[in-house]
Amino acid sequence: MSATLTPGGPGWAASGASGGFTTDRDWLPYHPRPSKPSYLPPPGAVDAHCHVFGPGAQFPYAPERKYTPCDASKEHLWALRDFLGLERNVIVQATCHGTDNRALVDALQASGGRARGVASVGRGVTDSELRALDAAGVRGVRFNFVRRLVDTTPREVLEAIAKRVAQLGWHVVIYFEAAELPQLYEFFASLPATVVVDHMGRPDVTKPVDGPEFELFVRLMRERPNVWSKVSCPERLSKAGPPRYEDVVPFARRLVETFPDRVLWGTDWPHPNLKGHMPDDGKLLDYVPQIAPTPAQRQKLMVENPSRLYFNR
Ligand code: 0GY
Repeated sequence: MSATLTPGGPGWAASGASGGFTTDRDWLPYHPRPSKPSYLPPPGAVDAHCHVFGPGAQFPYAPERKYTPCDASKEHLWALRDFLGLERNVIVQATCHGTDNRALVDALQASGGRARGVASVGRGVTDSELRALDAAGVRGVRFNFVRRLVDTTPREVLEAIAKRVAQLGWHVVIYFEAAELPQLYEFFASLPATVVVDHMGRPDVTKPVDGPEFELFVRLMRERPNVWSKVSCPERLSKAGPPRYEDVVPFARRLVETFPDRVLWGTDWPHPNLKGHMPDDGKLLDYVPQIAPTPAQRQKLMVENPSRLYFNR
């Protein structure tokens, strides 16, 4: 891969899955020419939710995956990071790799200390495997409750994993849809570690920001000071659409204003499973000042909070 890889330049465009895998027919490739954001993030800014996919020829996709993506390599991720004015990444294990964290570990080890990871592990993971993940820069484990993405894992398995990783100082990242929160609430509230929620628990943004559905999520964060939220993914939640995603702004802004020390932001590049439109990653950066209007809020969101959670060792 060329050292001068640049978003929009030669070698950037998504080219499908390699290694004998076939990208899903309706898969939208990541943006071919992201724009330069107008918003310049502060020094040390972190993209706290992004993925690497394969490449499939080197890191095969999991047999149990629910989708086959285009390849999205670590070199592409670093190029996007630099282009957007970000300095560091938190790479989240995507379901297309199942509990095989090799692509994630490879990226972390190649990052020169500029990336940390969130892994997926199964019930059979050994202590030495967990220690090796920790040494590579993994700081959390992901529990996914989105049915279109994963088969259900029994609660007792998740509880046992949560207890084990808490001893390493890791946190638990949870991904679920808002409609599921009532039945998952007690389980989430009982987790013995810091808990980070992906994409604000995927609220239905056609409902009021102070209505019962989002209020339950705010209650979880209020009652449980160990719960954090990513205020990411307006492109997944919005009905209004790009470039401003104005219908998602009140939800994210409420969390940033109410819990300024427990919010994280990320691009979600390369944006798995989007239907309709593929966001311009530069415009996703320009969304940040809408949800975090003051420099102090942005400093916490983009630098201080992710540094505390991911880059403290
Ligand atoms: C996301 C969202 C999605 C997919 C995954 O691991 C994954 O496959 O997280 C989704 O389809 O909503 O956070 O990237």
